[in-house]
Amino acid sequence: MTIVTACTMDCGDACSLIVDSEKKTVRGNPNHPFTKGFCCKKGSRYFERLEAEDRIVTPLIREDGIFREASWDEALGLVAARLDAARAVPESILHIHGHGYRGILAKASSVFFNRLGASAYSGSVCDDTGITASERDFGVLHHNDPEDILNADRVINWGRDMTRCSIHQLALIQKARKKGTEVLTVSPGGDGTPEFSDVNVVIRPGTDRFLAAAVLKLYLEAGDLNPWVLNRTANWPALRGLIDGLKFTDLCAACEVPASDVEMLYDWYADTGRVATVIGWGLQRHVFGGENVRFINALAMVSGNIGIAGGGAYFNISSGRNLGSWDHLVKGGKQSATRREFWIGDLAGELEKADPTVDFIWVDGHNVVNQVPDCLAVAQAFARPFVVVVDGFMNDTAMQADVILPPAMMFEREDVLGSFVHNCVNHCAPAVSPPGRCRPDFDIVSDLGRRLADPVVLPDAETCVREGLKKGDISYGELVDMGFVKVNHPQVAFENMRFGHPDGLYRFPEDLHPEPGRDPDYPLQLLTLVSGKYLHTQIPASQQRGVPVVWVSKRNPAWGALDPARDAYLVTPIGAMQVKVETAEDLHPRAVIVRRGGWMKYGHVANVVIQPRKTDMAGGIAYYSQPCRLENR
Ligand SMILES: Nc1nc2c(c(=O)[nH]1)N[C@H]1C(S)=C(S)[C@@H](COP(=O)(O)OP(=O)(O)OC[C@H]3O[C@@H](n4cnc5c(=O)[nH]c(N)nc54)[C@H](O)[C@@H]3O)O[C@H]1N2
Ligand SMILES: Nc1nc2c(c(=O)[nH]1)N[C@H]1C(S)=C(S)[C@@H](COP(=O)(O)OP(=O)(O)OC[C@H]3O[C@@H](n4cnc5c(=O)[nH]c(N)nc54)[C@H](O)[C@@H]3O)O[C@H]1N2
Ligand SMILES: [Mo]
Repeated sequence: MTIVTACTMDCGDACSLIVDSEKKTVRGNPNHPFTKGFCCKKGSRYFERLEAEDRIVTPLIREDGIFREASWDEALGLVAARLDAARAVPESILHIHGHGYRGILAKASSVFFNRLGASAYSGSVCDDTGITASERDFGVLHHNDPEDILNADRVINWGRDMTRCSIHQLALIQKARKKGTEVLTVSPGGDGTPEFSDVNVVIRPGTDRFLAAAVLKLYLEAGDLNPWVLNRTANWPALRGLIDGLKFTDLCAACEVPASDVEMLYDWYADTGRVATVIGWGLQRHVFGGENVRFINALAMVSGNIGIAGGGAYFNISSGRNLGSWDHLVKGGKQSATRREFWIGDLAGELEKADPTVDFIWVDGHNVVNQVPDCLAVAQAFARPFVVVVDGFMNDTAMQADVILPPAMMFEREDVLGSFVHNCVNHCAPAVSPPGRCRPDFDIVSDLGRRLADPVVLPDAETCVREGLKKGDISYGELVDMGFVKVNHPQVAFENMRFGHPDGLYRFPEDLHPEPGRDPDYPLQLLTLVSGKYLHTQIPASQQRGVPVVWVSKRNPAWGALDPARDAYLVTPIGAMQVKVETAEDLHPRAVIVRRGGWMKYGHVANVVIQPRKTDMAGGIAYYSQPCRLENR
């Protein structure tokens, strides 16, 4: 039997999928306007993950350091007893929920722990720096419909590696190119972008704001400014004054881009025709990541490409824009307005300082012990509290648990979710039964809530889904029948230059911060980029054998200095990990690339050597500003 369902993994493509529940095959839904009948290998091979030999299919309780199987009754009874005790000091409970599974029902644990007044985390492992930057500029988060890129004459892609992160955006770009659209990518190189770009400009990682400012300088020098556009902005004189006071050669030097490439980029923006600007997630994972995004948006704006078809600046939309909440339907506990928060980028440091101490941690949908900086210290910080992990695999986070609860995963349970790239809401219908004792996360939380001495009672799942659909005025029946509903939003964002700020005007950045100088002891920069084959750490053990590979340019000073006959190490101020060094063409000479997602227990995770470092906005993590060196040991 074939069933229309959807992918709930943390990816903007958010595919609608057709699953054959007997043959266990998965393909893209041909009727879905963004999926268009194809999907990536992570989706098409998901049954390998569901049926993996090492999947956890029964609750586990740690006893004398060893996990033993347990019934739900025993496991949830134990968790409820520990929660009842911890509720005397609600802040002693910490809830960590990632985006490992997305949807209306996926919110259950967040709703539940909010009702308990538990501590939560602040900041973001992913995209909040760029979101905040975009909101400061435009007033709201919005961009043109993804299909509108087909109307662009030129696309300027600031560091989005679509060959890895989004095969559907890649397909759109390739279609646009076939009909003559040209693509220029700015990135530190060594990535998949040459596959879909006519021109690649190599930049020093973390410094896009200087390149955008240098192009703005050329606009000023040419006097090539559109008064209608500038009239729709609140603070042009401030940006103009800032750029006037800067030297073109200093800006080129700061981003290490030759003046000739800056002039070419100016031509790409300034020539007649419509230019779409794409902003990747990588360039906001730097200490001035927010400012990088703001200067790129400013350039898109000054060049007159905002508010028009074929133009626009694409960072994100909100995946929740069409979905509402259902937390007001819960009975018991108290909805908390303020909660104690720990910055996610320095979880170990924050837990160590915590007063009152954290005694109970619940993690679901997040391999947090692997994915945040200084993760070895995080593993150690998880040793003392009582830790509950809801996950199907014995990853670095589950290894630290006292109780592991096995969830039903994608294709095994219902949910409804939006995308941070397109405007469809998809229905993820259950296509197969969960194995062993696995249960949907929603049911786990619901069951736990009822077991508490002072219960917290969730409504049934369908009530929550129907409530969540009210905001977008989506019919549940239509959604279930079709598998998706496209919600109407303007094809072109900010038409007539009306922005989301109360005065309707655009805001330019008013500061340009210098990039921190290079540390002579750690002169290289570590970029932990997405892997094309896997979603983050959802990688089978068989793919993590041997020593992890890092890539450098042949022009990297470390390449010539390393003795290939000896072991190589990636070293930062907090540690070292053994690596195998290979070369990548056209990579910036000071960058070191490692593909992220490997596990600590296999010696494959670079987060053991990455230091906690904040971006300039929204408490994002500046993973890519990590100084490092390579040496033989
Ligand atoms: N296959 C696969 N797809 C995924 C994911 C996955 O794990 N696997 N994860 C999903 C998620 S949650 C996310 S957030 C996205 C991430 O998607 P991407 O943004 O593509 O990925 P990143 O690894 O964050 O950033 C990589 C790109 O940024 C460039 N870059 C790095 N620093 C800079 C800089 O300072 N300036 C410029 N101009 N470019 C820079 C790199 O060269 C690289 O091309 O992918 C989503 N899709
Ligand atoms: N060094 C470095 N680290 C990074 C980044 C970086 O650039 N550099 N980027 C970051 C980014 S962009 C992101 S988005 C984060 C991602 O960080 P995570 O969200 O931790 O990523 P995953 O490894 O996909 O972990 C998701 C977990 O959810 C589990 N899961 C899947 N389905 C379900 C389900 O239905 N229920 C439950 N309960 N669990 C489920 C999976 O088994 C998996 O263990 O990592 C960040 N980490
Ligand atoms: Mo992400």
